[in-house]
Amino acid sequence: MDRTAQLTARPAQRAIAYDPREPGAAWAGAARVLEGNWTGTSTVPSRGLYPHQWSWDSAFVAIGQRHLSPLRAQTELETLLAAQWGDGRIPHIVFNPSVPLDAYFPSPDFWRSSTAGRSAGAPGTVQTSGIVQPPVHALAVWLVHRADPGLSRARGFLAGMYPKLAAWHRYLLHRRDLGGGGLASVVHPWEQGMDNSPAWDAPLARVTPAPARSFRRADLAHGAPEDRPTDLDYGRYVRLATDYRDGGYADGAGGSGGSGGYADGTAGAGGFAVEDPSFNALLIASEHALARIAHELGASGTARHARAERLTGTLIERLWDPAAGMFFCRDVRGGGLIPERGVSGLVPLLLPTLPREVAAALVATLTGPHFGLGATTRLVPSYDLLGEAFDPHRYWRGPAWFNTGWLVERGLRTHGERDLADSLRTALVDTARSSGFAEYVDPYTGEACGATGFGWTAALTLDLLAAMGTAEGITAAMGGDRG
Ligand code: 9WN
Repeated sequence: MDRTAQLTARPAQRAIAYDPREPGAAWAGAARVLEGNWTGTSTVPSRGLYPHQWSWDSAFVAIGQRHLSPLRAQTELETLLAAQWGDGRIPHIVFNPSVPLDAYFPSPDFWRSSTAGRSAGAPGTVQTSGIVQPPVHALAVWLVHRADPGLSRARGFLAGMYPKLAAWHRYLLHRRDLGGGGLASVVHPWEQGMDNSPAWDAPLARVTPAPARSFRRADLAHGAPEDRPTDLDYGRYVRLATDYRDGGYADGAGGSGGSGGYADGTAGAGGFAVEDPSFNALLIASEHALARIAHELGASGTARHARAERLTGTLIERLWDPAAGMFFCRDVRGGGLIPERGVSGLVPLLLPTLPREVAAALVATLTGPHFGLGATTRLVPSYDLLGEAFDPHRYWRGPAWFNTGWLVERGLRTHGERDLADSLRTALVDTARSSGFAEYVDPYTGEACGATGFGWTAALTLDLLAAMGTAEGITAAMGGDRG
């Protein structure tokens, strides 16, 4: 049997039917995870593996937390944005000073934000990383506001967030347009959030890894090595981050770019600069949300909506591959599209003004042999089921994640694919509960990988359940809002 036949012959993931007579079980379990991960001002993704505040995790957590406590959801986002840098960047990690340095690598003494990031405007009061993560924040702020507009107005939530979000989008669209075509580039795989995607293999191959003895990984104490990135990958992540730091976290002209820098001065973090479809689609979705926030605050959102629509066109021009029926990443340094099929290339389905034929092609790709939704899988794999690099357990090289599943579910609903969206939603809720709210799962079997009790898995389960219309009764049963 050839590889295609072998994979497509696998049975669909066993259905663990969501039991509507027991809606409280998933809800209560998810609420317990968020309670356990709450620090008083924000939520950790995982108590063991990720004991600080992460940027896009917090945005997803707030989207779910708004159904339990709009106050906590607002606080989560306010805590994150309080660590914003003067140049507008929102750092990917905000460190908790009471957590020991060796609990997570790279730790604050690696990033040295308040010294190395001084000229980029890093805050002096809190330690952060110097790279960013996907801009889900304006979307989260808008959804959190909508959960309790009265509380939001009373606290001046939108008025406080708006200028910070505007500065964040400005940073990405101006300082990070490294390809010069209007899209934002990521300068490190951790910035895109799907750290170990096979899409990074080619651009990363140009990066000289830092020697393994020069750093000590903390992740292997919490996760199986075969589920995590390799030491060689880590060596390259460390090299890129070190070079970016040593160049003062400067982007574009004027940055030294460290040892991987470029003569034209547009170095960023050395040799890695990629335009990613998911990162940019989230920026566009957030720009639409920022337009709504502006309107709510009494200003006009028209220019922002128009910009979001223009950016949707740019995304198609630069990253759409009609033959593959999906979006690809663009390697800004190496030139050209990277022909690897990752879930990132399906996330733009989220965009409301996507041309009908592009949305239809994305749905066909999602349900076809490369992603198998509804045929060989009930969840969305992170990478091509037929790809050479596919591995159902290895970090971002095949397993299904709940945040990307949630984004694809939103996209299916946006484009009228109700039946597919309903069954994906049921599968996400079933698997979240049966896996102990795992960080990620085998896309075929739903087997848990990585950490359990994972923040965004729990939060987005709440959001999906709320949309199923079960939230009200459950919240009352749980004793109401425990803000
Ligand atoms: C590096 C926290 C983060 C997520 C990322 C995920 C993983 C970190 C790591 O965990 O990345 O940022 O140490 O592997 O890939 O998406 O935000 O949950």
